[in-house]
Amino acid sequence: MARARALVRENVKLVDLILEVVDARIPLSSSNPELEKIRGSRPSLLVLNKADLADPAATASWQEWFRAQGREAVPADSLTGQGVREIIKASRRLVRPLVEKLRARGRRSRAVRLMIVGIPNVGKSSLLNRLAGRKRAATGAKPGITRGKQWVKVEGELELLDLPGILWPRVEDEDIGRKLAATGALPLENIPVEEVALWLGAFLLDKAPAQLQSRYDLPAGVKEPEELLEHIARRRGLLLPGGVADRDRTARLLLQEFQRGQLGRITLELPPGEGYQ
Ligand SMILES: Nc1nc2c(ncn2[C@@H]2O[C@H](COP(=O)(O)OP(=O)(O)OP(=O)(O)O)[C@@H](O)[C@H]2O)c(=O)[nH]1
Ligand SMILES: [Mg+2]
Repeated sequence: MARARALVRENVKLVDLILEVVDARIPLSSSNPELEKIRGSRPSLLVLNKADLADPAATASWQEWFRAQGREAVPADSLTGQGVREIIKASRRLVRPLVEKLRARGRRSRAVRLMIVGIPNVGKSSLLNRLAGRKRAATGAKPGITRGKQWVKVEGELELLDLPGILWPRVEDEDIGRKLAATGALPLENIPVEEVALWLGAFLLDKAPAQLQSRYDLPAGVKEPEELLEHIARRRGLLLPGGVADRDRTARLLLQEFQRGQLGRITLELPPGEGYQ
């Protein structure tokens, strides 16, 4: 973690704009507040990635909320490339003051440099590949020969650091930790799977009962997460000898199906003051 922090600090100094990737289903819980300090006065663009898995209305609320905080946020799906054009457009807009300043000083135009940062598994590499397109292979093909940083042309004057900065997730807060685990930002080996699945189950029973009903044929009377897991176990035949529900496998199945978007597009936190946090 100390190394990751040092590396991000060092690389931030080289760039004009930061692309901060967060998970659109948990925009605050997947951010890292230390980045504010590290980036100083450098502008940053927030990328609400995996927007294809989030509730579109909630994503629109988040965009508005961030705008009110003076931050621009763009939804994206880095797998299909949806939103990538908007990221490029917003980036060019955010660096325009710098470009104009350089021009006014009579400098020859230089590249404007960007880097991607974010906690593990939010889609940094996927976005990098989307932004760099096929050009990436050309510059990245000489490891060990060029000792300096690798920069990839994106468009116009924009260049992107060919290595995303990894930020550390905020696991010390229990509520944040659960949301990070539910969305797959933390590896399943390191989390109490059943506890997280019960939390997610309770959330879904409360906020997305229709999705549960259609995915698992859930009868209307089920209100408790324990009952939900029991029902899923029977429905899917996840039973131990003697017909007892295999709670561990069922918990994993629920988390996996949620993470793949098989339950629908569900956001786990809304902007402060707008419902569930
Ligand atoms: N549905 C969906 N999946 C995505 C999106 N972006 C990335 N993924 C998936 O999320 C997982 C992580 O993506 P990566 O691009 O490897 O994420 P990363 O931030 O580089 O992860 P680390 O290198 O581990 O820090 C992969 O399974 C991707 O296919 C997205 O916009 N939508
Ligand atoms: Mg990566």
